[in-house]
Amino acid sequence: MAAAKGPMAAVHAYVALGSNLDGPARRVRMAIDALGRLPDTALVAHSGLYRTAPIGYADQPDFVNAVALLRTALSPRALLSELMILEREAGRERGVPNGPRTLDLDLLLHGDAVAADAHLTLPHPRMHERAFVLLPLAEISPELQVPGHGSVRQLAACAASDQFVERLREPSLA
Ligand code: PH2
Ligand code: MG
Ligand code: MG
Repeated sequence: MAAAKGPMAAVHAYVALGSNLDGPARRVRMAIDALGRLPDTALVAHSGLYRTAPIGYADQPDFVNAVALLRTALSPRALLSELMILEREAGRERGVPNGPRTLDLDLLLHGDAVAADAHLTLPHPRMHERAFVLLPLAEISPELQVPGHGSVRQLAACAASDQFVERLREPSLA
């Protein structure tokens, strides 16, 4: 971890992990470990793994999802590039939007950064309505506020009523 001073000061960043191809649970576990090895970054906490029904494009296998909390001195853009490298290393191919993938790593929050450009939107624009993000997130940070939407605990309770999300007992699923 780099010294947390001045412009390099470390912040908390939340990353959503998802996979529904080629051994999703193993891929998500390996990706959590890989997040802890990123430069100038420490893995602070992570949720358990969840089996979740696909949202957005239904004709694909269930996902395995999780959320990780990092402490990082990387900027939002630098962290995003590291996430894209990990996706590529997992054999991610860009096909159908919202379609099946070996690994998806979405930056949810990076300190109190706000961004809206072609590459990155912060906070993540759909995190407040997705049970596959909110339930894992509620495990590690229930009191976290999603700017403009309320606490993770409240949002998770609403989203859970109409989306299938089941916590996996570990270690299970290959
Ligand atoms: N990711 C998507 C679209 N739909 N559904 C679930 N259950 N889990 C995901 O990670 C997911 C999704 C786009 O990235
Ligand atoms: Mg995604
Ligand atoms: Mg993504």
